[in-house]
Amino acid sequence: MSEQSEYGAGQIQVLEGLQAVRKRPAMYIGSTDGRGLHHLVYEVVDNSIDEALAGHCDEITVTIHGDGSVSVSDDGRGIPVDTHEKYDRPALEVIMTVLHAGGKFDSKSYQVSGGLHGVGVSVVNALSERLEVEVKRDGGVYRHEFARGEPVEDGFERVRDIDEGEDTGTYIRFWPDGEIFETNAFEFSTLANRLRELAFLNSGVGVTLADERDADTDADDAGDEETFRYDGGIREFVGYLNETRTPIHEDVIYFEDEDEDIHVEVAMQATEELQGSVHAFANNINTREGGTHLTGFKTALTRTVNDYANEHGLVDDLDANLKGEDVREGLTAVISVKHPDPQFEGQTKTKLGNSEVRGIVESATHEKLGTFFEENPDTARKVVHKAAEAARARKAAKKAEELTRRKSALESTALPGKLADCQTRDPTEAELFVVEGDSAGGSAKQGRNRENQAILPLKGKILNVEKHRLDRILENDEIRALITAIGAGIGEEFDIDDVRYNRIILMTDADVDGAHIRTLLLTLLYRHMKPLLEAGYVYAAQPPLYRVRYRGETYDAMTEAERDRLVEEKCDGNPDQVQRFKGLGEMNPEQLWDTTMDPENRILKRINIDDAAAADRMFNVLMGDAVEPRKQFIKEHATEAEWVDI
Ligand code: 0RA
Repeated sequence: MSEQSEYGAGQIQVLEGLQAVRKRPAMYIGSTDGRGLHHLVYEVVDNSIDEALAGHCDEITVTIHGDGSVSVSDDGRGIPVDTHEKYDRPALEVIMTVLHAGGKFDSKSYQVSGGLHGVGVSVVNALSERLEVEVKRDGGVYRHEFARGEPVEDGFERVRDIDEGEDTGTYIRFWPDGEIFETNAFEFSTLANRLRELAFLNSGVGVTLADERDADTDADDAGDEETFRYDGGIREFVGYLNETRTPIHEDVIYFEDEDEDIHVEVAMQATEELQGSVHAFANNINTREGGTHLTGFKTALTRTVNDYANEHGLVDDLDANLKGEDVREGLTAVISVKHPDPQFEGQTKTKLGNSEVRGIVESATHEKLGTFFEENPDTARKVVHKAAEAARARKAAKKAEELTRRKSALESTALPGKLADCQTRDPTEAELFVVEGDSAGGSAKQGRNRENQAILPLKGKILNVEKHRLDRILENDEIRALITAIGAGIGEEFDIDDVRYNRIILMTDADVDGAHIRTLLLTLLYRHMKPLLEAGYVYAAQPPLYRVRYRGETYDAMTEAERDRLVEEKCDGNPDQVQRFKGLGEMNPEQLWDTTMDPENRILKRINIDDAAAADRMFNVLMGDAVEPRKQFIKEHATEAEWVDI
């Protein structure tokens, strides 16, 4: 090993690489907010998952420590520690400091690369004020320590011999850099959702999440520990997604295939619901924008169900084939492909582009599902029956000229009468406040900045879209007004380029009814205008609950605790009058502007749908029929799912 102080050309390159990451962190991990923070964990875990996919690891443990650090350990082969020829440094150090070095060491066939993460563990190192690695391999335990990406002096050492029977493996613990990240608050539920998903997608790998933070820190889930391990893989994933739905056949349909080193797995189960949910993954990345695997699956599914239906004379009363949307109504499916060289495309790099995948998934699905139907005629009939029912409903609706009504209602350029539109026509400037109730709507109209703020008051609760087909939904005046105001259509016709406002702000009371209305609206947006949420255009306004006055100054508080703090710190414990706002409707226009609408003062909460499968399940639980799961969900998630909190 060369002297630490001698910087050769390779070493200078390394330092420049790390500097580039620290200078533009968002280029490597997307952002420096909570999302980016959690990406650090996923990045490290992805390496352990790669090790598992190569067949060398089956236990991964992620620990949130009390000091703001997170560690990830696995029982894989361990990162190589011998000297790397080109760099003349320990391989461990090269992997931790050279961008994209990880993959070059090993021709592992499925590397989680491209997509959202896959930037390499060196990026995590560069963005951590401190990082420790412990590797057990080659008969020894090796330790290496880094600060902001650079090895600390004499940081690399062989600590001891491996004990007899002791496993090989890698342990990485990192302290995210406070100079880079806006927050260091790791959320148990966010990590749990992703780790659960990884465990479903990689059957047999046990993934444990432990939270060592004290119960008296303000973290919601302090002290928790959960282990995810699913020997049934995505079969169990579908079962989990359907826990709150009523399946129409007992067993989850499952098949897998491999061709040209591309591994394809599909699991599916039809339910009585109206909402279908098909989730497609490529190399463990949730490909929300779809891609060739999803297209191949949809094409083959429609064809196979139609073939079976026609051969067995099950749809003779229908004068045309079942459509894809008929077949997918109420269907829950997970498609997972693992590809040695995935190409990710699309706006958020979550669309699988490899053209060969389409045919491979299509023929695998056609062949295996066809065989399954022949061998399980009861299930096949139920699936066909459900699709035929959807087709009949679709046709009936069409016959009743629902579709023409819907077209004219949505295509007419006339804006809804109760919309107080803003003056600007520039969507990037324009904001739409969707306001609960006419009285708050009235105050908002008077208090707003009419240059760029539009107000749409909604009367009471909108229809629960989870329980109705699109045609019924479109009969609802409140919903039609919202769709027309936004201006981009709905469902498959939705076009984000037509959106009239880039900020859609849901302004509801800070009480149970308000939360319910917000959830109803979000369900509508999630089910029928999802690109709005994906683009980050949807926000929840955060009206204050209390206003404290003292010597001519006013202070607003969102919570009781904050109110008490303001009373102590700003008013010497003796305020002139504390006011509690019962609802938005109680604020006068000026107060509403000051506290909730003025960009200088207001607090907006952007609504992220990070994990489509989790969101899907959540809306189904919250808005569906099953009562017990809903109670359970609300009990478990009341604190973290603030924007749901009903
Ligand atoms: C490079 C080469 C090999 C393994 C790894 C990296 C590796 C990296 C990480 C990161 C977290 N856990 C990990 N486990 C393994 C292959 C080593 C060999 O050929 O033995």
